[in-house]
Amino acid sequence: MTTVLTYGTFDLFHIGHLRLIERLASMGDRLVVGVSTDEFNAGKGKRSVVSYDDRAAIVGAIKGVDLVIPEHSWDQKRTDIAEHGVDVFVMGDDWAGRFDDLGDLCEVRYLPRTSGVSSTEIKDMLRTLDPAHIEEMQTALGTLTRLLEHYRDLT
Ligand code: C2G
Repeated sequence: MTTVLTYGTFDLFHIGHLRLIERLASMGDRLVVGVSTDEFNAGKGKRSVVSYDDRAAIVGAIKGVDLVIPEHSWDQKRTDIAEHGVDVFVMGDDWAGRFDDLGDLCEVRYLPRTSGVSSTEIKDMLRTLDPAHIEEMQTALGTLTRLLEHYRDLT
């Protein structure tokens, strides 16, 4: 029985998160996922769009996930590894090397991220859709349209 452990925020759950979880599920018999709490994220200066309860429910419903635990702090990993009998600790390679110190307790691995998608990018894109930006874009479009009409009339 091989137990795999990972952690994440999993905000605005996307294909990158899913691809990672699918790979982790195929690496062992049991997959434990630590989902960072809203308080822990606040401490990291991050605010999730989706609440902890909903993020944990979404991750828990993914095929291959056997257990979801709350991630309250950076230093709970050693205790979690012992408590859940973890054999392999895995993160995406944006964390490469950051958790090698756990190597005395279990195997530590980093997997390639899925390129072209991230919660931060989705949030940035949503931000451009706020009313102020839409109004700005409409104004610019109006100016552009008048310019084009003006040149059309000149030709
Ligand atoms: N990920 C990925 N591909 C992406 C985006 C994310 O493979 N396009 C992986 C990340 O590498 C990470 C996991 O999905 O392993 C969760 O990513 P985040 O939700 O961004 O989690 P993070 O904020 O990195 O939290 O203690 C560690 C922290 O909880 C990690």
